[in-house]
Amino acid sequence: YEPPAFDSNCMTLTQCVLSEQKKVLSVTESLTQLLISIQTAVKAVSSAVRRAELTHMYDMDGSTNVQGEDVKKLEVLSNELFINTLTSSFKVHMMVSKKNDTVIEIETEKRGRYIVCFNPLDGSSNIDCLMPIGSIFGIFRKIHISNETNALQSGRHLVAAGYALYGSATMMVLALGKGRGVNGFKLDPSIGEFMLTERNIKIPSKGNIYSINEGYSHLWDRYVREYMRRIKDPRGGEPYSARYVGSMVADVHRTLKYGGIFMYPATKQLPKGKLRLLYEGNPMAYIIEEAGGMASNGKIPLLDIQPIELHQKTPVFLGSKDDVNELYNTALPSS
Ligand code: AHM
Repeated sequence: YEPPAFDSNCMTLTQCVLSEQKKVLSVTESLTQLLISIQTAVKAVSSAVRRAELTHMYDMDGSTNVQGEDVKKLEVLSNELFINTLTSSFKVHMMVSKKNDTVIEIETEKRGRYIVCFNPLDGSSNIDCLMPIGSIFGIFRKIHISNETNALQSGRHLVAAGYALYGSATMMVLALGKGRGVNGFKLDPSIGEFMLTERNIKIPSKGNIYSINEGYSHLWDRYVREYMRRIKDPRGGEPYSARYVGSMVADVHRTLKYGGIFMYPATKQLPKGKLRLLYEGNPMAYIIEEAGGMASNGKIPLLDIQPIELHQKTPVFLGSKDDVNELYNTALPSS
């Protein structure tokens, strides 16, 4: 095996953000520094994820989180890494984390102008079996209204969003402002840098994969059942394939790359679905729209929802334009 020659003309995530800063007014020096801090937090979480078994981090820590789920040590550590790294950037005004009940205020002398909403470790049920997990984040500018209201901005106001996937490799996917597209960066562990490996990612306009937890089909709305029936019916052409990891980051990343549709609909038990708008639905919707796809709650684009509470849930349907439109068309007659 002849290893490929080292590419000395490659671009790191940091260089990419710096070059955007030169080109786009909305990418300020502060935003660049904040993104570099998020990158550091992701590297630290990635390292913790890869070493977890050796350091006994798979255990529960004995507490429950805001949603009443068991919290694993790795989740606690990831949350601390995000909070501490972002606080020391001096660029953050306030944070919202999936793992914290209330907003995370920053002491006055360390405050900056950005609001960061994040899920530091998504896919907790996959940690123990070494399936892919991830981190998700969205960044807003402070809007001069005190406290919580700052974080309750609709997704249209995001200035950047991204996710990290801790899979067979660690990858960061970043959307840096409206119309600036989506880029993917793989972590090269030998130099500890995220390298630009996928430039201007576009989601196929139609796919042939659906991603949903089908175990809940008896609890779905009628239009979701009808849509699922249609895409699996061989009389309509080649039926869609099923793929479901159960980690939003992994399922959305595959949808972004291969096309198709990812769904977490409302169920009878969870009338607003399970996924959270601020740090799950919105950042993913921002990325998918930037890549040419669609993201909706079944009625309106996720990015148009005006949040009213921090940990608000929303049904999520996202993916290729034609696929999400077909779901809309199935929903229309009954709505
Ligand atoms: P988590 O808080 O346990 O990480 O839950 C979030 C995850 C998402 O990543 C994923 O899309 C969803 O929960 C899967 O839920 P389910 O197991 O109900 O299919």
